[in-house]
Amino acid sequence: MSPFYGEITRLDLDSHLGPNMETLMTLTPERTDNELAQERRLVTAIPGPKSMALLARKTEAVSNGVGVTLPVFVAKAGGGVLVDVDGNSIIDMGSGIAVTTVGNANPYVVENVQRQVAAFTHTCFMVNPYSGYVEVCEALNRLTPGDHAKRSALFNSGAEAIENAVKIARSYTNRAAVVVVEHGYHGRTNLTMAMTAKNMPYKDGFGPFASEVYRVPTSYPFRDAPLSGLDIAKRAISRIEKEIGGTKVAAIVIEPIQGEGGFIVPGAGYFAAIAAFAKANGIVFVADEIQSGFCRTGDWFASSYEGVIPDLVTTAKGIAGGLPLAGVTGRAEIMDSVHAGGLGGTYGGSPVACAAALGAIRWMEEEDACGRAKAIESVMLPALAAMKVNHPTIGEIRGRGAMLAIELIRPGTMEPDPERTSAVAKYCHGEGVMVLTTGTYSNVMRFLPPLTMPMHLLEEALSIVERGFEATG
Ligand code: PLZ
Repeated sequence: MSPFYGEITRLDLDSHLGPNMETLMTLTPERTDNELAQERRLVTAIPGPKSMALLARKTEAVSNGVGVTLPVFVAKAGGGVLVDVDGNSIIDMGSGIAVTTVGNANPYVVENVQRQVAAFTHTCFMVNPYSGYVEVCEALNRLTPGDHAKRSALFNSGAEAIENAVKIARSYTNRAAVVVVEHGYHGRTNLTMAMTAKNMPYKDGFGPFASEVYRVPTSYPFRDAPLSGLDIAKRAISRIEKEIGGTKVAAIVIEPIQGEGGFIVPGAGYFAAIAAFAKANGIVFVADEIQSGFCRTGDWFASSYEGVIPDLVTTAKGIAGGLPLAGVTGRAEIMDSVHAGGLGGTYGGSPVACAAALGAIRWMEEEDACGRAKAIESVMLPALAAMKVNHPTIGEIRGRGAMLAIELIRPGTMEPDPERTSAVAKYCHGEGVMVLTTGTYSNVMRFLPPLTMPMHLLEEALSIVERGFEATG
Protein backbone atom coordinates (compact mmCIF):
# COMPACT_ATOMS: atom_id res chain seq x y z
CA MET A 1 0.00 0.00 0.00
CA SER A 2 1.16 3.51 -0.64
CA PRO A 3 2.69 5.12 2.43
CA PHE A 4 0.76 8.22 1.48
CA TYR A 5 -2.82 9.22 1.81
CA GLY A 6 -5.25 7.01 -0.10
CA GLU A 7 -6.92 7.62 -3.42
CA ILE A 8 -9.32 10.20 -2.06
CA THR A 9 -6.58 12.74 -1.41
CA ARG A 10 -4.01 11.61 -3.90
CA LEU A 11 -2.53 14.56 -5.70
CA ASP A 12 -2.29 15.34 -9.33
CA LEU A 13 1.46 15.54 -9.21
CA ASP A 14 2.16 16.52 -12.79
CA SER A 15 0.59 19.91 -12.38
CA HIS A 16 2.53 20.68 -9.22
CA LEU A 17 6.04 19.37 -9.59
CA GLY A 18 8.52 21.81 -8.14
CA PRO A 19 12.18 22.13 -9.07
CA ASN A 20 14.15 18.99 -8.26
CA MET A 21 17.67 18.84 -6.90
CA GLU A 22 19.42 18.89 -10.28
CA THR A 23 17.80 22.14 -11.16
CA LEU A 24 17.76 23.64 -7.68
CA MET A 25 21.12 25.34 -7.90
CA THR A 26 20.72 26.64 -11.42
CA LEU A 27 17.04 27.29 -11.74
CA THR A 28 15.54 30.06 -9.65
CA PRO A 29 11.81 29.89 -10.15
CA GLU A 30 10.32 33.34 -10.60
CA ARG A 31 6.96 32.24 -9.34
CA THR A 32 5.58 29.69 -6.92
CA ASP A 33 2.43 27.70 -7.44
CA ASN A 34 0.42 30.37 -5.70
CA GLU A 35 1.81 32.89 -8.16
CA LEU A 36 3.99 34.87 -5.80
CA ALA A 37 6.92 36.60 -7.46
CA GLN A 38 10.08 35.37 -5.76
CA GLU A 39 11.55 38.75 -4.99
CA ARG A 40 12.27 41.12 -2.13
CA ARG A 41 10.11 44.15 -2.73
CA LEU A 42 9.57 47.09 -0.41
CA VAL A 43 6.78 49.47 -1.39
CA THR A 44 6.23 51.12 2.03
CA ALA A 45 8.16 51.51 5.26
CA ILE A 46 8.21 48.31 7.34
CA PRO A 47 5.65 47.97 8.83
CA GLY A 48 3.48 49.81 6.30
CA PRO A 49 0.30 51.80 7.02
CA LYS A 50 -2.13 48.88 6.66
CA SER A 51 -0.04 46.78 9.01
CA MET A 52 0.15 49.67 11.46
CA ALA A 53 -3.63 49.98 11.44
CA LEU A 54 -3.98 46.24 12.09
CA LEU A 55 -1.38 46.46 14.84
CA ALA A 56 -3.50 49.11 16.56
CA ARG A 57 -6.49 46.77 16.36
CA LYS A 58 -4.32 43.91 17.67
CA THR A 59 -3.40 46.00 20.70
CA GLU A 60 -7.09 46.57 21.44
CA ALA A 61 -8.24 43.01 20.79
CA VAL A 62 -5.40 40.60 21.58
CA SER A 63 -3.88 39.94 24.99
CA ASN A 64 -0.67 41.84 25.57
CA GLY A 65 0.82 38.48 26.62
CA VAL A 66 0.89 37.42 22.97
CA GLY A 67 3.89 39.18 21.41
CA VAL A 68 4.82 39.75 17.77
CA THR A 69 8.38 39.72 16.40
CA LEU A 70 7.74 41.80 13.28
CA PRO A 71 4.30 43.39 12.96
CA VAL A 72 3.82 43.05 9.22
CA PHE A 73 0.47 41.38 8.72
CA VAL A 74 0.74 38.62 6.14
CA ALA A 75 -1.62 38.36 3.20
CA LYS A 76 0.06 35.58 1.21
CA ALA A 77 3.22 33.48 1.42
CA GLY A 78 5.06 30.87 -0.60
CA GLY A 79 8.43 29.82 -2.01
CA GLY A 80 10.78 32.04 -0.02
CA VAL A 81 8.62 35.10 0.60
CA LEU A 82 5.96 36.56 2.86
CA VAL A 83 3.77 39.21 1.21
CA ASP A 84 2.15 41.66 3.59
CA VAL A 85 -1.10 43.61 3.44
CA ASP A 86 0.76 46.68 2.13
CA GLY A 87 2.24 44.74 -0.79
CA ASN A 88 5.77 44.33 0.60
CA SER A 89 7.46 41.06 -0.26
CA ILE A 90 9.76 39.92 2.54
CA ILE A 91 12.36 37.15 2.39
CA ASP A 92 11.34 34.53 4.93
CA MET A 93 14.34 33.24 6.88
CA GLY A 94 12.24 31.94 9.76
CA SER A 95 9.55 29.61 8.34
CA GLY A 96 7.24 30.59 11.21
CA ILE A 97 9.80 29.03 13.60
CA ALA A 98 10.78 26.00 11.53
CA VAL A 99 7.25 25.05 10.54
CA THR A 100 6.85 25.75 6.82
CA THR A 101 9.78 23.53 5.88
CA VAL A 102 7.98 22.49 2.68
CA GLY A 103 7.20 26.13 1.90
CA ASN A 104 4.11 28.12 2.74
CA ALA A 105 0.95 26.98 0.97
CA ASN A 106 2.89 24.08 -0.54
CA PRO A 107 0.66 22.77 -3.35
CA TYR A 108 0.87 19.18 -2.06
CA VAL A 109 -0.40 20.39 1.30
CA VAL A 110 -3.01 22.74 -0.14
CA GLU A 111 -4.54 20.13 -2.39
CA ASN A 112 -4.68 17.46 0.31
CA VAL A 113 -6.24 19.90 2.77
CA GLN A 114 -8.80 21.17 0.27
CA ARG A 115 -9.92 17.65 -0.56
CA GLN A 116 -10.07 16.70 3.09
CA VAL A 117 -12.14 19.68 4.28
CA ALA A 118 -14.58 19.04 1.46
CA ALA A 119 -14.89 15.36 2.48
CA PHE A 120 -15.18 15.82 6.26
CA THR A 121 -13.56 18.11 8.81
CA HIS A 122 -13.78 16.17 12.07
CA THR A 123 -15.03 13.00 13.67
CA CYS A 124 -12.60 12.70 16.61
CA PHE A 125 -10.29 9.78 15.91
CA MET A 126 -11.17 8.26 19.30
CA VAL A 127 -14.85 8.22 18.33
CA ASN A 128 -14.84 7.34 14.62
CA PRO A 129 -11.42 6.74 13.07
CA TYR A 130 -10.18 7.64 9.57
CA SER A 131 -7.29 6.41 7.45
CA GLY A 132 -5.24 9.63 7.42
CA TYR A 133 -4.33 9.27 11.09
CA VAL A 134 -3.15 5.71 10.58
CA GLU A 135 -1.17 6.67 7.47
CA VAL A 136 0.63 9.50 9.31
CA CYS A 137 1.53 7.03 12.09
CA GLU A 138 2.79 4.55 9.47
CA ALA A 139 4.93 7.30 7.92
CA LEU A 140 6.31 8.35 11.32
CA ASN A 141 7.12 4.74 12.21
CA ARG A 142 8.90 4.31 8.89
CA LEU A 143 10.82 7.62 8.88
CA THR A 144 12.03 7.97 12.49
CA PRO A 145 15.42 6.42 13.35
CA GLY A 146 15.65 2.65 13.89
CA ASP A 147 13.93 -0.29 12.20
CA HIS A 148 12.45 -1.83 15.36
CA ALA A 149 8.69 -2.22 15.79
CA LYS A 150 7.17 1.21 16.46
CA ARG A 151 3.86 2.84 17.28
CA SER A 152 2.79 6.48 17.15
CA ALA A 153 0.13 8.72 18.65
CA LEU A 154 -0.88 12.15 17.35
CA PHE A 155 -1.54 15.43 19.15
CA ASN A 156 -1.95 19.14 18.36
CA SER A 157 1.22 20.91 19.45
CA GLY A 158 4.81 20.27 20.36
CA ALA A 159 4.15 20.86 24.05
CA GLU A 160 1.33 18.34 23.98
CA ALA A 161 3.61 15.77 22.36
CA ILE A 162 6.18 16.31 25.11
CA GLU A 163 3.52 16.00 27.82
CA ASN A 164 2.42 12.71 26.30
CA ALA A 165 5.95 11.38 25.88
CA VAL A 166 6.39 11.91 29.64
CA LYS A 167 3.05 10.24 30.40
CA ILE A 168 4.02 7.24 28.28
CA ALA A 169 7.51 6.97 29.82
CA ARG A 170 6.09 7.16 33.36
CA SER A 171 3.45 4.57 32.59
CA TYR A 172 6.04 2.22 31.06
CA THR A 173 8.68 2.57 33.78
CA ASN A 174 6.50 3.15 36.83
CA ARG A 175 8.93 5.92 37.74
CA ALA A 176 8.35 9.64 38.24
CA ALA A 177 11.51 11.65 37.58
CA VAL A 178 12.08 13.48 34.31
CA VAL A 179 15.56 14.71 33.39
CA VAL A 180 16.08 17.68 31.08
CA VAL A 181 19.13 19.79 30.31
CA GLU A 182 20.35 23.36 30.57
CA HIS A 183 19.14 25.64 27.74
CA GLY A 184 16.42 23.10 26.88
CA TYR A 185 13.06 24.20 25.49
CA HIS A 186 10.00 21.97 25.48
CA GLY A 187 6.94 24.22 25.56
CA ARG A 188 4.69 26.55 27.52
CA THR A 189 2.19 24.23 29.27
CA ASN A 190 2.65 23.62 32.98
CA LEU A 191 4.76 20.47 32.73
CA THR A 192 6.71 21.73 29.72
CA MET A 193 7.39 25.10 31.40
CA ALA A 194 9.04 23.12 34.18
CA MET A 195 11.08 21.33 31.50
CA THR A 196 12.00 24.57 29.71
CA ALA A 197 15.13 26.27 31.04
CA LYS A 198 14.70 29.95 30.27
CA ASN A 199 12.71 32.13 32.65
CA MET A 200 11.85 35.18 30.51
CA PRO A 201 9.50 35.19 28.71
CA TYR A 202 8.39 31.58 29.15
CA LYS A 203 8.06 31.05 32.90
CA ASP A 204 8.24 34.31 34.79
CA GLY A 205 5.28 34.62 37.14
CA PHE A 206 3.60 31.44 35.87
CA GLY A 207 4.63 29.03 38.63
CA PRO A 208 4.34 26.88 40.63
CA PHE A 209 5.68 24.38 38.16
CA ALA A 210 5.29 20.61 37.91
CA SER A 211 7.46 18.57 40.28
CA GLU A 212 9.93 15.76 39.56
CA VAL A 213 11.70 17.64 36.77
CA TYR A 214 15.50 17.78 37.12
CA ARG A 215 17.97 19.79 35.04
CA VAL A 216 21.52 18.62 34.31
CA PRO A 217 24.41 20.09 32.27
CA THR A 218 24.26 20.20 28.51
CA SER A 219 27.07 20.26 26.00
CA TYR A 220 27.62 23.78 24.61
CA PRO A 221 30.94 23.46 22.76
CA PHE A 222 31.43 27.21 22.19
CA ARG A 223 31.23 27.86 25.94
CA ASP A 224 32.54 24.53 27.32
CA ALA A 225 36.01 24.55 25.77
CA PRO A 226 38.35 22.89 26.58
CA LEU A 227 35.87 20.33 27.95
CA SER A 228 34.53 17.85 25.40
CA GLY A 229 30.98 16.65 24.85
CA LEU A 230 31.94 13.45 26.64
CA ASP A 231 33.30 15.37 29.66
CA ILE A 232 29.97 17.17 29.99
CA ALA A 233 28.03 13.92 29.57
CA LYS A 234 30.00 12.43 32.49
CA ARG A 235 29.14 15.47 34.58
CA ALA A 236 25.44 15.19 33.67
CA ILE A 237 25.39 11.45 34.41
CA SER A 238 27.10 11.94 37.76
CA ARG A 239 24.48 14.56 38.65
CA ILE A 240 21.67 12.14 37.79
CA GLU A 241 23.25 9.35 39.82
CA LYS A 242 24.04 11.48 42.86
CA GLU A 243 20.98 13.71 42.98
CA ILE A 244 18.13 11.56 41.63
CA GLY A 245 19.29 7.96 41.24
CA GLY A 246 19.36 6.34 37.81
CA THR A 247 16.65 3.84 38.66
CA LYS A 248 14.25 6.62 39.70
CA VAL A 249 14.26 8.29 36.28
CA ALA A 250 11.38 7.66 33.87
CA ALA A 251 12.66 9.73 30.96
CA ILE A 252 15.54 11.85 29.78
CA VAL A 253 14.25 14.41 27.28
CA ILE A 254 16.79 16.21 25.06
CA GLU A 255 16.81 18.12 21.78
CA PRO A 256 19.51 16.78 19.43
CA ILE A 257 20.11 20.43 18.44
CA GLN A 258 18.78 22.90 20.98
CA GLY A 259 16.41 25.32 19.27
CA GLU A 260 15.25 28.07 21.63
CA GLY A 261 18.42 27.49 23.68
CA GLY A 262 20.52 28.88 20.82
CA PHE A 263 20.90 26.28 18.06
CA ILE A 264 23.44 24.47 20.17
CA VAL A 265 24.90 21.38 18.50
CA PRO A 266 26.22 19.11 21.25
CA GLY A 267 29.91 18.20 21.32
CA ALA A 268 30.92 14.81 19.93
CA GLY A 269 29.74 11.95 22.07
CA TYR A 270 27.48 13.86 24.45
CA PHE A 271 24.11 12.81 23.07
CA ALA A 272 25.21 9.18 22.56
CA ALA A 273 26.68 8.91 26.08
CA ILE A 274 23.45 10.15 27.65
CA ALA A 275 21.44 7.74 25.49
CA ALA A 276 23.72 4.84 26.54
CA PHE A 277 23.31 5.79 30.21
CA ALA A 278 19.53 5.82 29.75
CA LYS A 279 19.62 2.37 28.19
CA ALA A 280 21.78 0.94 30.98
CA ASN A 281 19.35 2.25 33.59
CA GLY A 282 16.03 1.38 32.00
CA ILE A 283 15.29 5.06 31.34
CA VAL A 284 13.22 6.05 28.30
CA PHE A 285 15.41 8.27 26.09
CA VAL A 286 13.24 10.87 24.37
CA ALA A 287 14.64 12.92 21.48
CA ASP A 288 12.70 16.17 21.14
CA GLU A 289 12.89 16.60 17.35
CA ILE A 290 10.08 19.15 17.27
CA GLN A 291 12.31 21.87 15.82
CA SER A 292 15.11 19.75 14.30
CA GLY A 293 13.00 17.05 12.63
CA PHE A 294 11.58 16.52 9.16
CA CYS A 295 14.60 17.26 6.96
CA ARG A 296 15.35 20.59 8.61
CA THR A 297 18.96 19.61 9.36
CA GLY A 298 19.61 17.73 6.11
CA ASP A 299 18.56 14.39 7.60
CA TRP A 300 15.05 13.29 8.47
CA PHE A 301 15.95 13.53 12.14
CA ALA A 302 18.96 15.18 13.79
CA SER A 303 19.43 12.24 16.21
CA SER A 304 20.88 10.35 13.24
CA TYR A 305 23.94 12.63 13.20
CA GLU A 306 24.64 11.48 16.75
CA GLY A 307 24.27 7.80 15.83
CA VAL A 308 21.46 7.51 18.37
CA ILE A 309 18.21 5.59 18.02
CA PRO A 310 15.91 7.20 20.59
CA ASP A 311 13.28 5.18 22.45
CA LEU A 312 10.73 7.91 21.73
CA VAL A 313 10.81 10.80 19.26
CA THR A 314 8.56 13.86 19.56
CA THR A 315 7.65 15.69 16.37
CA ALA A 316 5.57 18.76 15.42
CA LYS A 317 6.33 21.96 13.45
CA GLY A 318 7.65 20.79 10.05
CA ILE A 319 5.48 17.67 9.99
CA ALA A 320 2.36 19.22 8.45
CA GLY A 321 3.31 22.30 6.41
CA GLY A 322 1.76 24.72 8.91
CA LEU A 323 -1.26 22.85 10.19
CA PRO A 324 -1.22 21.99 13.89
CA LEU A 325 -0.06 18.42 14.30
CA ALA A 326 2.38 16.67 16.61
CA GLY A 327 3.42 13.11 17.24
CA VAL A 328 5.07 10.76 19.68
CA THR A 329 6.71 7.78 17.99
CA GLY A 330 8.65 5.00 19.61
CA ARG A 331 9.31 1.44 20.57
CA ALA A 332 6.13 -0.60 20.33
CA GLU A 333 6.52 -2.09 23.81
CA ILE A 334 6.80 1.39 25.38
CA MET A 335 4.02 2.99 23.33
CA ASP A 336 1.71 0.01 23.92
CA SER A 337 2.30 -0.09 27.68
CA VAL A 338 -0.35 2.60 28.20
CA HIS A 339 -3.87 1.37 29.05
CA ALA A 340 -6.45 1.70 26.25
CA GLY A 341 -8.01 5.14 26.34
CA GLY A 342 -5.07 6.63 28.27
CA LEU A 343 -3.91 8.83 25.38
CA GLY A 344 -5.94 11.14 23.20
CA GLY A 345 -7.81 14.43 22.99
CA THR A 346 -10.63 15.88 20.90
CA TYR A 347 -8.52 17.22 18.06
CA GLY A 348 -5.30 15.19 18.19
CA GLY A 349 -4.46 14.00 14.67
CA SER A 350 -7.28 15.98 13.07
CA PRO A 351 -8.14 14.66 9.59
CA VAL A 352 -7.23 18.02 8.05
CA ALA A 353 -3.84 18.18 9.78
CA CYS A 354 -3.17 14.55 8.82
CA ALA A 355 -3.99 15.26 5.17
CA ALA A 356 -1.58 18.21 5.32
CA ALA A 357 1.14 16.03 6.87
CA LEU A 358 0.76 13.38 4.17
CA GLY A 359 1.14 16.09 1.53
CA ALA A 360 4.18 17.55 3.30
CA ILE A 361 5.87 14.17 3.79
CA ARG A 362 5.24 13.21 0.20
CA TRP A 363 6.82 16.46 -0.99
CA MET A 364 9.84 15.89 1.28
CA GLU A 365 10.39 12.43 -0.17
CA GLU A 366 9.80 13.27 -3.81
CA GLU A 367 11.65 16.59 -3.82
CA ASP A 368 14.65 15.41 -1.77
CA ALA A 369 14.01 17.85 1.04
CA CYS A 370 17.11 16.66 2.92
CA GLY A 371 19.23 17.42 -0.15
CA ARG A 372 17.68 20.88 -0.33
CA ALA A 373 18.55 21.54 3.31
CA LYS A 374 22.15 20.53 2.57
CA ALA A 375 22.21 22.77 -0.52
CA ILE A 376 21.06 25.68 1.65
CA GLU A 377 23.82 24.88 4.14
CA SER A 378 26.41 24.80 1.37
CA VAL A 379 25.43 28.33 0.29
CA MET A 380 25.07 29.74 3.79
CA LEU A 381 28.13 28.41 5.61
CA PRO A 382 30.75 30.03 3.35
CA ALA A 383 28.80 33.31 3.32
CA LEU A 384 28.57 33.33 7.11
CA ALA A 385 32.25 32.38 7.42
CA ALA A 386 33.17 35.37 5.23
CA MET A 387 30.98 37.59 7.41
CA LYS A 388 32.75 36.33 10.55
CA VAL A 389 36.12 37.46 9.19
CA ASN A 390 34.86 41.03 8.83
CA HIS A 391 32.75 41.14 11.99
CA PRO A 392 34.48 39.82 15.12
CA THR A 393 31.20 40.10 17.02
CA ILE A 394 30.33 36.78 15.34
CA GLY A 395 31.76 34.35 17.87
CA GLU A 396 30.55 31.14 16.29
CA ILE A 397 28.66 29.80 13.28
CA ARG A 398 26.83 26.56 13.98
CA GLY A 399 23.97 24.27 13.10
CA ARG A 400 23.18 21.78 10.40
CA GLY A 401 21.38 21.94 7.07
CA ALA A 402 18.79 24.71 7.02
CA MET A 403 19.01 25.13 10.81
CA LEU A 404 21.97 27.49 11.11
CA ALA A 405 22.87 30.28 13.50
CA ILE A 406 25.51 32.78 14.54
CA GLU A 407 26.27 33.62 18.17
CA LEU A 408 27.15 37.26 18.85
CA ILE A 409 29.67 38.28 21.49
CA ARG A 410 31.47 41.45 22.47
CA PRO A 411 34.65 41.15 20.40
CA GLY A 412 37.59 39.67 22.25
CA THR A 413 35.38 38.29 25.06
CA MET A 414 32.89 35.49 25.54
CA GLU A 415 30.29 37.97 26.72
CA PRO A 416 26.96 37.66 24.87
CA ASP A 417 25.85 40.71 22.88
CA PRO A 418 22.03 40.65 22.81
CA GLU A 419 21.83 44.37 21.93
CA ARG A 420 23.84 43.98 18.74
CA THR A 421 21.87 40.83 17.88
CA SER A 422 18.62 42.69 18.22
CA ALA A 423 19.98 45.70 16.26
CA VAL A 424 21.08 43.53 13.32
CA ALA A 425 17.74 41.69 13.35
CA LYS A 426 15.87 45.03 13.34
CA TYR A 427 17.97 46.25 10.42
CA CYS A 428 17.11 43.10 8.46
CA HIS A 429 13.41 43.46 9.24
CA GLY A 430 13.45 47.05 8.01
CA GLU A 431 15.09 45.89 4.78
CA GLY A 432 12.54 43.15 4.20
CA VAL A 433 14.35 40.09 5.55
CA MET A 434 12.61 38.10 8.27
CA VAL A 435 15.22 36.77 10.69
CA LEU A 436 14.68 35.38 14.18
CA THR A 437 16.84 35.58 17.25
CA THR A 438 17.14 32.90 19.92
CA GLY A 439 19.23 31.66 22.80
CA THR A 440 19.31 31.78 26.57
CA TYR A 441 21.30 35.01 26.27
CA SER A 442 19.22 36.33 23.31
CA ASN A 443 22.45 36.71 21.36
CA VAL A 444 21.93 34.18 18.60
CA MET A 445 20.63 35.00 15.15
CA ARG A 446 19.05 31.90 13.65
CA PHE A 447 18.25 31.03 10.07
CA LEU A 448 15.43 28.62 9.24
CA PRO A 449 14.55 29.23 5.60
CA PRO A 450 11.82 27.15 4.01
CA LEU A 451 13.40 24.45 1.82
CA THR A 452 11.62 26.06 -1.14
CA MET A 453 13.79 29.17 -0.78
CA PRO A 454 15.21 30.14 -4.19
CA MET A 455 18.99 30.46 -4.02
CA HIS A 456 19.00 34.02 -5.33
CA LEU A 457 16.81 35.11 -2.42
CA LEU A 458 18.98 33.21 0.06
CA GLU A 459 22.02 35.06 -1.23
CA GLU A 460 20.20 38.37 -1.11
CA ALA A 461 19.10 37.74 2.47
CA LEU A 462 22.69 36.97 3.47
CA SER A 463 23.97 40.16 1.89
CA ILE A 464 21.40 42.13 3.88
CA VAL A 465 22.46 40.43 7.11
CA GLU A 466 26.02 41.49 6.28
CA ARG A 467 24.86 45.06 5.70
CA GLY A 468 23.11 44.81 9.07
CA PHE A 469 26.49 44.17 10.69
CA GLU A 470 28.03 47.09 8.81
CA ALA A 471 25.20 49.44 9.74
CA THR A 472 25.29 48.57 13.44
CA GLY A 473 29.07 48.26 13.94
N1 PLZ B 1 10.13 21.43 21.71
C1 PLZ B 1 12.32 21.65 20.64
O1 PLZ B 1 11.29 24.04 19.55
C2 PLZ B 1 8.64 25.03 19.99
C3 PLZ B 1 8.42 28.04 20.51
C4 PLZ B 1 8.18 29.45 20.25
P1 PLZ B 1 4.75 24.03 20.46
N2 PLZ B 1 9.59 26.06 19.75
C5 PLZ B 1 9.10 27.37 19.37
C6 PLZ B 1 7.47 30.10 21.39
O2 PLZ B 1 7.95 31.19 21.79
O3 PLZ B 1 6.45 29.59 21.87
C7 PLZ B 1 9.16 23.75 20.59
C8 PLZ B 1 10.48 23.32 20.33
C9 PLZ B 1 10.93 22.14 20.92
C10 PLZ B 1 8.87 21.80 21.97
C11 PLZ B 1 8.34 22.96 21.40
C12 PLZ B 1 6.93 23.33 21.71
O4 PLZ B 1 6.15 23.24 20.57
O5 PLZ B 1 4.13 23.51 19.21
O6 PLZ B 1 5.10 25.49 20.42
O7 PLZ B 1 3.99 23.67 21.69
